[in-house]
Amino acid sequence: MSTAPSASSLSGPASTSQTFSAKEFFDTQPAPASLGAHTALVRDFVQRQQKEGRSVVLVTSGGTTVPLEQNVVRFLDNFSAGTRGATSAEYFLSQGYAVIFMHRQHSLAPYTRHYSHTTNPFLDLLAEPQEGDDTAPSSLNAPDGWRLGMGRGPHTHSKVVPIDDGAEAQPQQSQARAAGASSHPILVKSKHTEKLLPVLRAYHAAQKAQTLLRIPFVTVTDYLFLLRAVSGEMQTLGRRGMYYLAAAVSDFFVPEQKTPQHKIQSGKGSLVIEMDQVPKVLRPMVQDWAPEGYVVSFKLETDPKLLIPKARGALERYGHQLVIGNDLTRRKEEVVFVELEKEERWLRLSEMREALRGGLGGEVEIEEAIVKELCHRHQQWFQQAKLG
Ligand code: 9Z3
Repeated sequence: MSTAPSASSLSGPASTSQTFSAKEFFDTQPAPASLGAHTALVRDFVQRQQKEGRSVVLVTSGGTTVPLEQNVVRFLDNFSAGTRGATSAEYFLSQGYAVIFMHRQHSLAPYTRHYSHTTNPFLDLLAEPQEGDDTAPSSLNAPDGWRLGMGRGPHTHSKVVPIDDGAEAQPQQSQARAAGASSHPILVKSKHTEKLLPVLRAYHAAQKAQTLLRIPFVTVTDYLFLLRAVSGEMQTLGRRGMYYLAAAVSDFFVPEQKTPQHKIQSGKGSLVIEMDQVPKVLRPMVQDWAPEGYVVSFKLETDPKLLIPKARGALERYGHQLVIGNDLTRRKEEVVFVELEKEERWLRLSEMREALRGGLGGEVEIEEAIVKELCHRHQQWFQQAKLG
């Protein structure tokens, strides 16, 4: 790793910015330390899914950071919480796809997103421990499965949920196991069980079937190296591979060679940041990394007038299958599917509510419509190729 003597791109007015080709970028920027380990996990995952005849979708999700120091104290980030990616991943799994979920570390993830620490804190689901709860009560052996803890009934608390790794969510069994174990069962407040159980079941079903692989990234550089490596591993899937690029990827970055090693010091007036352009990797992705895959990119705009022309421009430039356009403030209500030589198709939640089943959390979400439509288009495209 080279060290920059000063914050040249972060302080001075002189322009030294450069446009990197994808090759120059990968030749000059540092690969993440975990790249080899993550690539090996993806390789095993893809092989297993292929043996089992499943289609695989790579879902990228969340925002990428741009560090301003090598010993990073400050970085630039963006708004994305990973809602689109995490939600879509759940729907892909429910459609029978295996999912490689490549996500910003600590952003929302499939299943656990329903219990995010800010909107629905996990500890709030659980009953307050009662006095004596640190000794397992004999009532745990009771066959009805409900008289737990301090003898409270089903009206107050619901079932016990201490579950071994990899085991299915079977509350009665868990309880029996817990009775013999030293740890005391934890109680879920009954008002939460109705919503929790479908999420927990789906989560464990995906774990048991080993159809969900989570791979984290932080910086835009990590993201690009991973995207190339994961796509490379997915090549063996041919047309069974789908690429759903929902991560909010920074367009600009500070190359490692221009990033100061230590914390930028204040006291010298304002900080001017000059950033270089991140190479557009959709072209190598379509041509070299995933030449047979079904590639779907997202286009985000804040000016609605730009959405469709920019989506069409991307399709013409990169030659992939589909762009999904979304406006920042309307992204949860409507999106537009844009394909070359086809009319665009708007999906609007207001017009589709009745046709949608709703997700694990009980809400109707636009990702259900997006994923259903995509699976349909992907399967059609796959069949067409088989026919010739
Ligand atoms: C998207 O447009 C996603 O739908 C959102 C999802 C980031 C808006 P949230 O995580 O948001 O649910 O809060 N992703 C792609 C954004 C992007 O970086 N697109 C590039 C561009 O617009 C092209 S690949 O130029």
